[in-house]
Amino acid sequence: AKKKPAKPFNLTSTELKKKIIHHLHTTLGTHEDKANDKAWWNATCAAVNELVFDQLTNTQKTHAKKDTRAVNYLSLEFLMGRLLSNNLHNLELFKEAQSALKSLGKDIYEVCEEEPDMALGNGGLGRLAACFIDSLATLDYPAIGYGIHYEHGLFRQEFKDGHQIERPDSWREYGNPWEICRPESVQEVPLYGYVETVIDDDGSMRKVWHPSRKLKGVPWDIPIVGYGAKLVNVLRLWESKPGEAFDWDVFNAGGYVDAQAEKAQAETVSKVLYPNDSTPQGKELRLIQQYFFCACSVKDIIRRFKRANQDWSVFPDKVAIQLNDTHPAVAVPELMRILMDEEGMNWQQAWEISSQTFAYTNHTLLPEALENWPVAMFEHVLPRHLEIIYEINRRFLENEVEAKWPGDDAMKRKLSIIQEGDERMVRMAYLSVVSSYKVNGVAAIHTRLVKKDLFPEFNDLYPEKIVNVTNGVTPRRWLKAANPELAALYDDTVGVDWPTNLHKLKDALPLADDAKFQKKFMSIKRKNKEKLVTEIAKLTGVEVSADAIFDIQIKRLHEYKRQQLNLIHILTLYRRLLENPDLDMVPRVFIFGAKAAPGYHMAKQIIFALNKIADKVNNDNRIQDKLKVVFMPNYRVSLAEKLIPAADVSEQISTAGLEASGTGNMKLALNGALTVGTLDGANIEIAEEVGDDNIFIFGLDVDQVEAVKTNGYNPFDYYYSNPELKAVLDWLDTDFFTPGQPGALSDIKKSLLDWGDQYLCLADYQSYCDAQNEVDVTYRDKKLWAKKAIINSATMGKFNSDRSIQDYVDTIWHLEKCPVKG
Ligand code: 26Q
Repeated sequence: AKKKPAKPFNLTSTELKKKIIHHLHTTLGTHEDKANDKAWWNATCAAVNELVFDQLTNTQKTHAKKDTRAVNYLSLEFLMGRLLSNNLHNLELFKEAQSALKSLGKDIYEVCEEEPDMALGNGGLGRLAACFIDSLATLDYPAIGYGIHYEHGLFRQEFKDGHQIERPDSWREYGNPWEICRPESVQEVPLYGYVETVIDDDGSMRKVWHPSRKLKGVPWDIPIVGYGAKLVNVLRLWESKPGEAFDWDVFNAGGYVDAQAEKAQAETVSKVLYPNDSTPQGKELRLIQQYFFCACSVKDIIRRFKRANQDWSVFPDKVAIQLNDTHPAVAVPELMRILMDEEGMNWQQAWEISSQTFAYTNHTLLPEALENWPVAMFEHVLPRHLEIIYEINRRFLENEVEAKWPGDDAMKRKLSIIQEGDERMVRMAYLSVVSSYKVNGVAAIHTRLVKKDLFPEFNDLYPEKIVNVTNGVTPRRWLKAANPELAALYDDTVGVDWPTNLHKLKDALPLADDAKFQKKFMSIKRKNKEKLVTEIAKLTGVEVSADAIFDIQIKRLHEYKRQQLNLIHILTLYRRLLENPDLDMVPRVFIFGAKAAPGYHMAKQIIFALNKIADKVNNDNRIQDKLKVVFMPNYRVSLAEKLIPAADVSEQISTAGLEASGTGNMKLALNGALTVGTLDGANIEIAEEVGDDNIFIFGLDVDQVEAVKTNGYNPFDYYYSNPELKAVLDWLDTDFFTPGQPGALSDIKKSLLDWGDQYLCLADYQSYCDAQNEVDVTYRDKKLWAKKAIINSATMGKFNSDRSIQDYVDTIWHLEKCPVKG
């Protein structure tokens, strides 16, 4: 094994211990004798911050001095999870902290458990943003993440009688040690009002927006420590407050209560994250959230630009703005507005700059997930921005579309940023494509479909614009921190530089067949499973055995992700076991983690059904513990970190063509799970890396899905021709799982039959059962399974988010590294 490079901080555990105690006394105002774990956690964070804040200042000085090009990553979501363990790993001080705390009688893992998750995101898109800012810092690229300082992150999930209930999440109720408030950088945000057209003396025309309300954006900075801690970037999150123009006169004139109400309204803007990840609701508050943080961020970007530059024409050389989906697309008309209305540019000058600045990442093909805002609402909230969007659209249609398809009005209607109809809508995806210099999909197949099905005409118009950047995950959090024993095994086997060069794991491939290595690898998996057994008992009361196959599906609950396909397969096994309790099958524990959007009826039904089935199956002593079903409540980043290292099987079973990429698939394979999956999203690229023998692919592929749909799909064909399938679906109509409540699970059957089975579960059912049977057969051969697990883990090099970031840099951002001296 290679020698470790010098550590960023040469701190011994004794020195770290001193710092922790120092902060326990002076920052926390408590004492070793009475400090609880929360206080120890806070003190440890404070000790870490001593190092981090210093390096943050260094970084900001260096970046300001060099004025290098930077990327500004605009995202409504950053799903950070916990930061202490991650920061310690990136500072390479985890071991030191562990022994420091140990000598104080504290277990570092228990101390880390005190940290609430920073759940400022829904799922994949938000977690991707978090992995990306980790990689940007690790690779020495200047970058800022911009987002919203939500008071409440994604709701906390509880179950009551098997039903999901949502409880508020309060991640910073008692303060948060990682964030720094920057009152010196507040920004003002105008809203509502009207637009005046002013004709100047020279006959030229100007637009003046007279907003009727003003908010204030207060920035909170979270330092982002790269691995090796050379560079510390920031995540800047905006909190909304009443604007300075807040009516103190009303306040003084006795309008105290009204003034308080106005204040509360302003603070509502950053109050809560929308929990919807696939069917956006066109709520005015959401539009205001989007504009609020884009306006603050664009102003902040311009302020920094102006500090170092006089000449606007170099703006696109200094600034890249990445739109994480269309959610921050209103930043485009906002930049145009500032350049024209405030900086006095004409349209051409402003457009030249703006259209060379923005790039847009698409994360979905689901038509119902595309963001469209009612024109009337847009006009009410942002009258000037609507005008600008109209003008972007007019020029696009009259110049570009007309040149390519002369006289083709149908084409103009089709490509218009404004969708005509009863209620006219602003199509945010079209606005983003027209306004960006690059558009990217997030996996090879997804990008292919973005070009072919989602934006085919745009792809004809701009043949170079749409590119692929396959997603990735940070191996620091998802292997080094989450699976320390496997990380240590890799340290010993392939050398210690795999966290930054994940392809290094391939050096372990020759050992995939080696009995000794297999034993080490699988005994780590075993230990991780045993830890999870304890956690499952603690959180759900269900007792499971680590001898069983741990089969895990963890992701947001959505019909296209097909948790219901997993469900009907579980019922199939259960039925077989009831018919033959001596059935020869490897015991299996099916583990779920998923939140449903609060208004998504079917998703909530599926959770309810799985909980009810779990109740029945887990308490049925006829089946000799061969089958267990566990639904872990409140799935989130910190729970993922416990589940993923313990997985044998990774469920990635979306209808082909609908999961843009997936990133859990990468994390699970990296930790040695075998994938049962469709040829969808990044599964396809995972299959290419691990080889067809080491993955269980089933079901229709994208072309077959398309063919089935065009030929007219009828789920009843499958229902009537497959007796086992018919039996399990009919089971859902009885009160077997919901005693006294017949029909409580009928909606699931209906959705799979009467309502047309939109996601082709029945078409893929038999193939899925066959793949699951393969899993059972393969697992019996311990050596064969170990070999496949090792190959899965060791071939995940491509899915390092560092590689994704380097792809963005090479094809979209063109940044230069800007290393910082310690
Ligand atoms: C939009 C408007 C209003 C309210 C909510 C939203 C909203 C919020 C979140 C819409 C979508 C999302 C999240 C989408 C998401 O997570 N997509 C996933 O992105 C991952 C990273 O690229 C992919 O791996 C997944 O395949 C994709 O589903």
